[in-house]
Amino acid sequence: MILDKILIIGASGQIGSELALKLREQHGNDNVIASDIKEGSEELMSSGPFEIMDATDEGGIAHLIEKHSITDVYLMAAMLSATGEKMPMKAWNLNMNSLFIVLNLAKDKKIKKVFWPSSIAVFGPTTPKQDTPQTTIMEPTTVYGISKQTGERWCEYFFNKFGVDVRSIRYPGIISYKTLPGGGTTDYAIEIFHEALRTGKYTSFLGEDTALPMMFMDDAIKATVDIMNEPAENVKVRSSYNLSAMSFTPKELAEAIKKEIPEFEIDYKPDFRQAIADSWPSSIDDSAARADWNWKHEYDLKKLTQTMFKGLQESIS
Ligand code: AKB
Repeated sequence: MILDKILIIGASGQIGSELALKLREQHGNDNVIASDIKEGSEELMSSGPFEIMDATDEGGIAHLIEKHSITDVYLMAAMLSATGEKMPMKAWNLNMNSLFIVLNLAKDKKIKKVFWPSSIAVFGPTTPKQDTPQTTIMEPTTVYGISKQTGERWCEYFFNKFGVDVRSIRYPGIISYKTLPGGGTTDYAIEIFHEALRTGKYTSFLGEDTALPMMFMDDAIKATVDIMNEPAENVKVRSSYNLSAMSFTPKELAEAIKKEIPEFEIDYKPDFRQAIADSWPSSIDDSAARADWNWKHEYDLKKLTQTMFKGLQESIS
């Protein structure tokens, strides 16, 4: 039996770090090589092999793949929506070049399988906002969204033309208590928990009625692991799958938080991220993922809120 040997690029980031730990639990610590341009958490660095590597370094990636006999790559490095608007060319170069490197290595049969995350940012103001379908109008207005939409086209192209086994999910905003996100528009939904515990107050950078699709980290990791374990013929969408768990507004999240911390207060000062959020769907139709590979979420808003506070409180004490 040939064992999977996994390389995670961008393993110190919000999703990469938790994904690396889960994959190490499932495949064995030594079979999951974590890599990032910066060091990660103590747990990530000490639980298995870690390599410092730039996601746009073609030679470096090829070298690591050969050195560790890698079969599967999870390309988690990306510049997110809010930071991408401040550094458009840097975001484009990172998001696109890293993908081309990995897709070409798969085309040349250096690796067998690729996971590449897309995002709800592929949609834009002309997309139907409620229950956004799998296949619909996509006119993204952020550099991040344009890079993810373009990436999806390239993934499908490499699958159709060269048989590259690339699999992808359009992540909504991902909420976790272990690693902080960086530079996203959905980040308010994590900051709010930290501030609720620290000061009992939060100023939201999105307006009170801005509904966005969100998901707890454990569900996002489960979806990622599940789609990669699925027999290839069941993965019918080779651009990227819509994925959904819950949708809420800052006001609804504040109400859920008040059930745990009654004195919690929120006010609203929308900034440049409001326009980004306004261009995205409020809710997502993920019936294709549910039908093709049996996707099911576990966390709703209540369970998410309780789990966030429990996790944050345990990490403080
Ligand atoms: C962001 O806000 O940029 C990300 C995303 C939805 O992809 N969390």
